[in-house]
Amino acid sequence: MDYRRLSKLITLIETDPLKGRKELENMEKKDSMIVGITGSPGAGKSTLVDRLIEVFRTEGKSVGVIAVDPSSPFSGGAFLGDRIRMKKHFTDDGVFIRSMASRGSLGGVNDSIFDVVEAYRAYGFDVVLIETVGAGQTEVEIAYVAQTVVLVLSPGSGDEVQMLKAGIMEIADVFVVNKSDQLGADALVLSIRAMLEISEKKDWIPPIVQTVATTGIGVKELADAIEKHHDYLIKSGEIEKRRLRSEKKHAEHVMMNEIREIINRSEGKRFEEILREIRKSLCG
Ligand SMILES: Nc1nc2c(ncn2[C@@H]2O[C@H](COP(=O)(O)OP(=O)(O)O)[C@@H](O)[C@H]2O)c(=O)[nH]1
Ligand SMILES: [Mg+2]
Repeated sequence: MDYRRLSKLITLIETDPLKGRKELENMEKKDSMIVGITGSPGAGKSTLVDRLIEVFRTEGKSVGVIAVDPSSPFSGGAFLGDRIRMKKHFTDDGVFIRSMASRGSLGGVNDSIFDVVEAYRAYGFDVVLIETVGAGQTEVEIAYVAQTVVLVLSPGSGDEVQMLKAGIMEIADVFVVNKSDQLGADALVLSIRAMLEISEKKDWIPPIVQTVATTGIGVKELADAIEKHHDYLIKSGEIEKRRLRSEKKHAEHVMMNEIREIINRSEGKRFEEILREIRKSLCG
C-alpha cells in the first residue's frame, strides 16, 4: 500500500477540502468496517486501539486509525505520547495511523473527518478505527461517522452520569469497562447494566465488555463484539440506514466547506454579492 500517497491525500483534504473532494470523487472505495472509539481522556482508548490493531492484524485485516485530538493546541503532548506508543505498528504494512485536530464547528470531530474516512476507504482498509476524545455533547457526532460506536469507560471516573446527560450512552453499540484491574469495575458494569435496563429496548442490546488494555485482557472479546455488531448491522439491514444517515451528514460537511471557502475569498465584497456567489456556486 502506498501510504505516502494516502498521507498526501489526507493533507490535501485538510488544507484544501475542495481539491481533496475532487480527488476522492474519482476513486473507488471499499466497504470498510468503520468503528468509533470514544470516551473521556484517560479512559484508555489509545491503549485499547493499540491492542485492537494487534487482534485485527492477527486476523489478517488491514487497519487504518484516525486519532482525533482535543481542540486545545496545547494538548499535543498526549498525542505525541500516543504516537510513540503506536509507533511499533508504523512499520507494519497493514497499519496506517494518522492524527487530526478536532477543530471545526462540529466540535468532537473535525469537519473533514468524513472525507478522511473516504480516503481510508479508497485505500482499501478492512477496518477503520476512529479515536475521538471528549465526553461532551458534540461527541454524539461520531455516531454519524462510524457504523459501530464503542464507548470506553473506566472505574472511578464518574463519567457515566455526565455521559448519560450528554446522550452518549444512547449512541453506544458496545460498552467497554476498561481498567478492569482497578477497584470499582464491577460496580461500573452494574450501573451500565441498570442504565440499559431502563433505556428503550432495541433489537441490538449493547454488550458490556471488560478489558485491561495495558495487558490485553478482554481485547479479543472486544474485537469479537465489534464484529458481531457489524454482522448485526448487515443482517438487519440497519447498515443501510446508517450509511444514509452518514451520507446526509457528509453532504452537509462538504457543502459547509464549500460555502466557507467562498466566504473566505470574499474580502471586500458586500453582503449581497457574497450571497450571490454562494448561490451561484450552489447551482453549479
Ligand atoms: N491500570 C490500568 N491502566 C490503564 C489501562 N488502560 C490504559 N491504562 C493507562 O491509562 C492511561 C491513559 O491511557 P490512554 O490509552 O492514553 O487513554 P486515552 O486518553 O483514553 O487514549 C495510560 O497511562 C495507560 O497506561 C488498564 O486497563 N488498566
Ligand atoms: Mg488517546
